[in-house]
Amino acid sequence: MSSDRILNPQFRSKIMSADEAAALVPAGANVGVSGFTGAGYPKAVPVALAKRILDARLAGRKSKVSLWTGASTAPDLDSALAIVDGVEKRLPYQSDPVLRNKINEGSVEYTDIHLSHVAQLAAFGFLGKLDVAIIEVVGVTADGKLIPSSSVGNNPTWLDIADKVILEVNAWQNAALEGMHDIYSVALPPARQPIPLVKVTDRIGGPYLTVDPQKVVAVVETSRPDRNSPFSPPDENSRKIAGHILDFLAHEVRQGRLPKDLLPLQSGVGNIANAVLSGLNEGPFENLVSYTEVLQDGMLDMIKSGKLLCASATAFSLSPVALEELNKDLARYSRNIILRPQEISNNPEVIRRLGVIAMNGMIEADIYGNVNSTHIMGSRMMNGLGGSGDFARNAYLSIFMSPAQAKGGAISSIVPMVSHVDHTEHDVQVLVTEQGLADLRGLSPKQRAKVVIENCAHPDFRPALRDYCKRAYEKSGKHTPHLLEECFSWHLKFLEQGKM
Ligand code: 0RQ
Repeated sequence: MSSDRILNPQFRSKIMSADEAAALVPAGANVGVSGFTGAGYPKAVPVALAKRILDARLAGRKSKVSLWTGASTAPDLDSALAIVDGVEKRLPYQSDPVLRNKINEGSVEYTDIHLSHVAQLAAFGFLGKLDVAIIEVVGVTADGKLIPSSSVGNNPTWLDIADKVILEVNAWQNAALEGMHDIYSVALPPARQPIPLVKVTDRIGGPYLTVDPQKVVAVVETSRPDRNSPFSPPDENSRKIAGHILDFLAHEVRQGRLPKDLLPLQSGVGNIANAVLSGLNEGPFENLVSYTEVLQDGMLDMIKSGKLLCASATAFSLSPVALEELNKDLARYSRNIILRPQEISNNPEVIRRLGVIAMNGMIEADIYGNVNSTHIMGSRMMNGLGGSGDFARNAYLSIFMSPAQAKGGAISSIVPMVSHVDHTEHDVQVLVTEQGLADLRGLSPKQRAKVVIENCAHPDFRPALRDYCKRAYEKSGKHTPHLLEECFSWHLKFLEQGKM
């Protein structure tokens, strides 16, 4: 293994195996790990820890840890620990199927938090004490600075507040990542100052993470790839949703409500988001910038084509093909990419100042514009709200998108009342399905219900939604008419009969 990535002798003297490092994590510990959307997570110590937890269980000892991350990670972290029942509590965003099942069967406590809030909550101790941080880095410089890897996430906070630090130095990560990051720490109130970021291209911090070397108890060398999931090509619905959004943005430009080069773009994860980016890449807008959380394939294509001048994010979320492309030419791309801590990439102050256009996926919306991003039928967790709330609440334009139906037409994504609320009607400005787009800005609840039903609901469900509105208006308060005895009947019907 090449320890030429670890230039500082003090750090070099701590090199050990993943098994030895995992033994330094006490049972019951709160463990802060690097990792965001499958990028930059530790790849060896969590697997070794899972094995220790399993061995302990087989020997009759119960052993679990609580996991604090940046966002979702990968099977060799979340699945590995969940499968051995090694996770007591998990926060914030996750998307791992094994972990999700454990959360939904009640054996893992899960705390879903706005991604921009996590660092502050942790620093003030609301989450408990952080016992150990396990952080992947690209290397350690001669003077003991850490070169961040393919995500930044909450790493500056974990390194700062953890009692002990374990570093994974991953030789697979491209050495040319050095210099791409902009690490800036936000002071806690009452000492907090304005964040001096006024343009997406601004660099306000430095390229390295820092850690007190006394706290570093282990350095583990790895050479394993990030989890990179392929994107499926956009299906017809995604292309239609993208088309509606592009038409809408062009309309806003014509109305003088957006500049020709738009405003900084934020795009959520998933195939619809990627289809919107492909549409933008083929569309008329030039000189775009993005202020977003994750940099996915579509954005890389836009940088390549020259449409996107700069992308600011906290992590990569690339398909294997896009990753290969990035790695081939990382030095060139690094002129156009800045990776920041998630406290900055998702910062409400900065998002509001820049006037971001936020585009995120949703599970369902109701006729008044409340959005559920996280829960299936009101009580089963999907992934978590991630950064959607950070952006939706503070963006200049907040767009939520979904196909109008799910599960082959058994479910309407537009319902009388959402079964869980992540984004209230006050934070949701535009809803889009393949059926069309509803611009809710400035409308009263009854006006919103009309455009949501007529523009976004699937035609199969429109008559029932219209009928609900009519009867609710006759029977209940006239401002936001509802039939409380009936508003969840669509979800109940699906649970009982398999169709809304
Ligand atoms: O179920 O997995 O069993 O097939 O939900 O749905 O259509 O694949 O949608 O991948 O775009 O995800 C909201 C989850 C959408 C995502 C969500 C079922 C559907 C399918 C997934 P299956 P799709 P997508 C920045 C922004 C929160 C975080 C966020 C998300 C599964 O966008 O996690 O925005 N958002 N972060 O069948 C029941 C409905 C349903 C439904 C869909 N109405 N009822 N099931 N499904 N609609 C990024 C980060 O924060 C990191």
